Formats: sequence, C-alpha cells, structure tokens
Amino acid sequence: MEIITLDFNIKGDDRGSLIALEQNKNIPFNIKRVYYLFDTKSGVRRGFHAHHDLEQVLIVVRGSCKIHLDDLYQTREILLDNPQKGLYIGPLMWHEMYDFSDDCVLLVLASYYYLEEDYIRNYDQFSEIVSQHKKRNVGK
Ligand code: T46
Repeated sequence: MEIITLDFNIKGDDRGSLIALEQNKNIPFNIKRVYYLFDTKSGVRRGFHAHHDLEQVLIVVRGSCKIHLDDLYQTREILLDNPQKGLYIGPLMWHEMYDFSDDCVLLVLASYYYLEEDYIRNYDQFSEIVSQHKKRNVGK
C-alpha cells in the first residue's frame, strides 16, 4: 500500500509558526470543503468507511490521533502528531480514526462537498467494489 504523506513548510519567525495550505500547490486537489474534529471522547473510534471519489488530506493541528488504513489487501496504522504533516486519503481506502488525545484537533481538507452517496459504510460492499475495480484494471 502506498502511503502519501505531505510535509508542509513552516513560515516561522520569532513570533511563532504559520503554515499555509493552498489548493493544487501543497494540497494536491481543489479544496471544496474544510471540516475539523475536536473534543473527541476518550476511547472513541470513528470513520469506518471509504469514499467512492473523494480525496482528502488529514492534518492534526493540535494533539495526536491514529489512522487505520485498509485498501482490502493491506492495512497500516499511521500516527498523526505533527501539524507539519498531512496524510492523503484517496478514493477506495477504508479508514478509521482512533486514539485521539484530549486536545486533538483533526483538520480535514476535502476535494468535494459533503455527499452521503459518496460514502461506502459497509465493509462487505467496500470489498466487492474494490475487487470489481481491480478486475476491471487488470492488464491496464
Ligand atoms: C472522513 C473522516 C476523516 C456533515 O454534515 N458535513 C460534513 O462535511 C461532514 C464531514 C459530516 N457531516 C455530518 C454527517 C454526520 O451526521 O456530520 C456527522 C458526523 O459525520 P461522520 O459520522 O461521517 O464522521 P466521521 O468522523 O466518521 O468521518 C468524517 C467524514 O465524514 C469522512 O468523510 O473521511 O471524517
């Protein structure tokens, strides 16, 4: 599984740090939506879905959390604990977020508006779609 992480430059000076995020520059798509998760209760695990088409970059701007990634063939656990790092999650990647620190603020930049039809929330359905997709792309 290819894990795409993004490193953001800090525009730092003696006043502190600043990171700028720009579509099609350090974020690899047009940004249509921004949302953030905070005050996540202890022990909570969320996500449990993949997207058909959506592209996203996840950035923990404060605190830490872990991301479970599953492309049907491999799984990976990624620790996000640095506002300088982004994790790219593209289509057909099952993901779950867990181990949120009390102070965690998880910022997400998304390539499209909120669309429930883009979610695959059932793992069996995810498995079916990825397998079909792989079959169609064999030999390409
Ligand atoms: C994802 C992970 C990383 C909206 O109304 N608009 C929005 O833009 C979003 C993201 C959510 N919602 C509503 C839908 C639900 O009623 O907010 C509620 C919580 O959403 P959800 O249960 O989908 O949250 P997570 O944490 O499971 O997943 C979210 C994103 O939905 C998802 O796209 O990739 O964060």
